[in-house]
Amino acid sequence: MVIVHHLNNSRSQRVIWLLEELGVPYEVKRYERDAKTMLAPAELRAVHPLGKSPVITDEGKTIAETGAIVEYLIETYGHGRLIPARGTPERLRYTYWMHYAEGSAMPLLVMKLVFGAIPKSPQLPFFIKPVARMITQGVIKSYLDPQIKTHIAFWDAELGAAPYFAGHELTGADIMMSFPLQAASTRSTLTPKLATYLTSLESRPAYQKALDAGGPFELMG
Ligand SMILES: N[C@@H](CCC(=O)N[C@@H](CS)C(=O)NCC(=O)O)C(=O)O
Repeated sequence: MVIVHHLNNSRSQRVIWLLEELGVPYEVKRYERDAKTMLAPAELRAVHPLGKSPVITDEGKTIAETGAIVEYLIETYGHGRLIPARGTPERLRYTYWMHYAEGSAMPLLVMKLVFGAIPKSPQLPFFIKPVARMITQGVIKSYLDPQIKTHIAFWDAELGAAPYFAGHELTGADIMMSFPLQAASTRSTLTPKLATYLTSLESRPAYQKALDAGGPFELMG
């Protein structure tokens, strides 16, 4: 039985969604973020040394990293579903977006979240806060916002030719890309096309069932 080690309001929501799309039985073990630091509880480190979510365990295996988990689940339980055929242009796009989501898109979006939070930190002496704000806002305005805007325009252009990131059908690549889109919608502005695409993903019955299983899902902006 697949066990999903699920942290509230996190990337692991995608894994539950994928399992629902595949119709694979699973169990959710929930972990709650620390209310102040928003970090995962230490008990998650007993499952995997980095203590991040998602992690799954299945048949004696422990697998971390969303992309690795998505690939594993699709290869093991997909029987050809949610992955384009080998050797096709769609398969290459699938591989690209599968890696791009956590490799290129998420670091920028996480950096914006972290830089935005630094000046609000209660640990920071009050007289340092204006300086911290000036520096972090400088990085956000001069580097992160323009980068994120470029990436959003890229997503918009790439979705032009087909309704999904790897072609005409939903694949694991869309499940991976859903999280950067959700994070971008709270930290920037999606184009109307991307917003419609995201709504269509979130309206899928499997996505809705995953919300019931994983609990409320609200990302920090
Ligand atoms: N690239 C990793 C990122 C894992 C990650 O940072 N997960 C976040 C949840 S969205 C986490 O566990 N945060 C809590 C913490 O860092 O303690 C993946 O996709 O699995």
